[in-house]
Amino acid sequence: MSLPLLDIQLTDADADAALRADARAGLTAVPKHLPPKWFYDARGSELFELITELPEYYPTRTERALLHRHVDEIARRSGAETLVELGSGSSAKTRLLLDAFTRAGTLRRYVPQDVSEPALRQALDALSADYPRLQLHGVVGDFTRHLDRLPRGTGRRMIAFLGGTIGNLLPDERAAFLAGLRSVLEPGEQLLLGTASVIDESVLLPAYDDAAGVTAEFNRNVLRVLNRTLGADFDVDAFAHRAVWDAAHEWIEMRLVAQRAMRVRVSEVGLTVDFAAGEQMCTEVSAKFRIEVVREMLAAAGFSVQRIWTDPDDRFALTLASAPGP
Ligand code: AVJ
Repeated sequence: MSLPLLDIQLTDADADAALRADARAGLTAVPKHLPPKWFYDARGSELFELITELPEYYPTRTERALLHRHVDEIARRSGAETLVELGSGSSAKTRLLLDAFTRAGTLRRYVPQDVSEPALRQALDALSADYPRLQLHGVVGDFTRHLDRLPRGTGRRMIAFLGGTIGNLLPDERAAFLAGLRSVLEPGEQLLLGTASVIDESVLLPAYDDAAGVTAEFNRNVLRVLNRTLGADFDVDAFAHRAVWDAAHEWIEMRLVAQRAMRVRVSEVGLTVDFAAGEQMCTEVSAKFRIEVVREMLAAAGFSVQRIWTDPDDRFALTLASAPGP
C-alpha cells in the first residue's frame, strides 16, 4: 500500500489573494456579488454535506442513483487508468466509480482535485484504507485555474466533473473551462460530466431554500469566511437567505438580503461597503441544463459526446464525452 500524495497547487496565501481580489471586485460592483467557491471552508464543506442529505435537495441522490445504475457501462466504455475528479469534496459518489473501474480492471490511480485541503485530506485518508491497491494523488487546486497542472503521462485519464458543479460557472467561465479542459486532454481521454436539468420551479426552488434552513446557513457562511479571512465585520445574522429561479438564464440564484442598512468594514482590503436595507447580493448561480444545451456546450469546446444517461424524472444527466483523435 502506498501513501497518498498531496500536491498543493493552491496555497493558503494564493487562496487569500484570490479571495481578496474577488471580495474587492464583487463588493464594489453594482449589484454586489461574490463567487460561490468561497463557501467551502471546513464548515462550509460540512454544511454542503448536510445539504446533500436534505429531503428537498434532489441533485446528489439523483446523480448517485444514475451513477449506480450505469457505472459499469461507464467503466467499460472508458478503460481509463487514471480517474481525475474535479471539485471532489468528500468523494462520496466516487466510490461507485472506483468500485466499477476496479471491477473492470483498468484503474490504477485516483486524482481528486478540490479547493478545500481539509476536505481532500479527509477523503484521501478514508479512501486509502478502503482502496489499498489504488495510487491516490490529491491535488489542492482550483479547476478554473490549474487544469494544465493535472498529472499526466500515466495512461489514459477520465475526468469526472460531477454534482452539477459546472452550473456554478457563468456562461463565459463555463465555455473557457470546457475549452481549457479539452486542450489539456489527449485524444481518447474522456470527460464524465454531471449536469442538473431544467425542471419545474416547484421542485427546483425548495432544493435551494430548504425548510430546515441548512442552505441559508451555507449561504451566510461566505460572510463568516470574509470575517475570518479578511478581517471583515459582517453581522452575519442580519442577512437573510433567498433563492430565485431566473427563467431567462435557466439558473437558480442564491442571494443574501440585507435586513437593514449596514456599513461593513473589510479591514484587510481597506474597503468600506454600504448595504441599503433590502439590498440583495448574489452569492451563487446554479445553472440547469437542457440536454440540447449540454450537447451544444460540449461540441463548442471540441468534445464529442459518446452517451448521455438521464433519470426517469429527467432531473439530472450524466454525459460521457471524449477528446476526438487528431
Ligand atoms: C456545488 C453544484 C453541487 O449548485 O447545487 C447546494 C451547491 N448550492 N445548495 C449546487 C449548492 C446550494 C451545489 N453544487
